[in-house]
Amino acid sequence: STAYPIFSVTDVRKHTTKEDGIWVTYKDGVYNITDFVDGHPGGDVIMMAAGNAIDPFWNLYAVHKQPQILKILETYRIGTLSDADAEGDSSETLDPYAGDPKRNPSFIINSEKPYNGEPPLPMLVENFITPTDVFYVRNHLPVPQIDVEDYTLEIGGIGLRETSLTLDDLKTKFPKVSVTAAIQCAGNRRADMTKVKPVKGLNWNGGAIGNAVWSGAPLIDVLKFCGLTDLSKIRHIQFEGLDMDVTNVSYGASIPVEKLFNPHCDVILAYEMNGEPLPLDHGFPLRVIVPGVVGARNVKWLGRIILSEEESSSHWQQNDYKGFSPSIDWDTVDFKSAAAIQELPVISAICVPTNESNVKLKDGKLVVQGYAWSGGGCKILRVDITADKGKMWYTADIVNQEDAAAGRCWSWVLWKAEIPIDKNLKQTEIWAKAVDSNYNVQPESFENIWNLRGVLANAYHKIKINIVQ
Ligand code: MTE
Ligand code: MO
Repeated sequence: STAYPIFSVTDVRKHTTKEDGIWVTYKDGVYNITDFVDGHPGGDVIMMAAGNAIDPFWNLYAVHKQPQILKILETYRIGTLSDADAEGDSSETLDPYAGDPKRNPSFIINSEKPYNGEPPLPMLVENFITPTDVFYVRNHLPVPQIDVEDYTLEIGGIGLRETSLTLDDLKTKFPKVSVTAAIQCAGNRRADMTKVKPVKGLNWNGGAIGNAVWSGAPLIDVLKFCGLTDLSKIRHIQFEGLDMDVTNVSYGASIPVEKLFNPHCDVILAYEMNGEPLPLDHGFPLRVIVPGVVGARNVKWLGRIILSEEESSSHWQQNDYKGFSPSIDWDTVDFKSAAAIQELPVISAICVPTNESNVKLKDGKLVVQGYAWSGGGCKILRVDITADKGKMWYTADIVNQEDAAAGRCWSWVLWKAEIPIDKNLKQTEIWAKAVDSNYNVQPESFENIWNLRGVLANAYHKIKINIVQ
């Protein structure tokens, strides 16, 4: 690298626009990435590093640390950072993920840093209440290290007295209620949608859903404690997490205020999951649980609640987690034109057997097991299974279902079917579809619901199996 001209940090800082050239540093290398920025797969965020070191960003989005990407970067090299400036860089030792907890070693890892992992499908349907260490983890950022002694929840916004509550306040000043609710990521089953055409997103297989018992304080009680009387001007409830990116922007989302008007919506500030304090990965010490609403709005590591006329201004509310027509691509997409996903559509998945597996019949029958769920508290009425592409549909037995009215069914159902299979078949497809209490049913294929972010992937679940004697 001695062949390169030497630059100082001050030189690099001057190059932050296309006109002056966009320069960045990585370790002791100086790079002119002007021609690369428009093609950056991650979009505009790359401009946050303009004139600066990309090391902290790459530590945060560790997917970059791969030989292919380093190779691409090397093609933009123009210089070497002066010794004095390079020495000051301690980024090598600063792994923002060093404090992340241990995870279930049997998880399928979709991304290591930030951690995103899901259980294999057969493990998922072993229990109606998903054990905490089998519950998928979807983190956008490093897990924040929060000391309960210092922790407060800040609450404010329209019509409220600015209030700070400790965890102890939340446990002692309000009733403790429990809600059993499934939480599902907007990208669950994205891996199937990707087979139609690639999308941008983590390749969730079908395990980005879990059903747990959440306990904590009713949100409405907490807001009344902070002086809430008049809801007429409030339209959205915003939540901010304590997990932050390198520019100190925290994860955030919001829900419409109607979720609060209706006490049957069961929105709680949860400090327990399955009877234990919330684990680090699931939001310790506090998260909001909004039953029936997409995972992304169930903000973990909750630091602040704001009542507002506006939705959360966060990236995840405004420019992500929205659905589009299959004909919209990254060149034509206008995120302002679409509504933020809230309640999710009806979905199901076959978890046993797994796709492409070898199965033995039992008295000429195949045992099929899975889950079904619908957003907004809709009840699952029926799950239909076919082994011959819809000539004959069998109704699965619902093995577990909560005893709740349609509109307040927050849990998933687990189902099981034993379907006759022609013994001469060596291979077949099994399809599943669920029907909810609005008589909404899953779409048949992914072709016509494909969208560039790969969200709302709720088409029939279709698997292929090999029948062995
Ligand atoms: N809250 C914060 N603060 N940070 C996050 O990255 N991820 C969201 C949501 N809440 C997230 C968050 C998304 S997209 C999902 S799907 C759920 O948390 C995942 O919850 P889990 O990890 O407990 O399964
Ligand atoms: Mo998610």
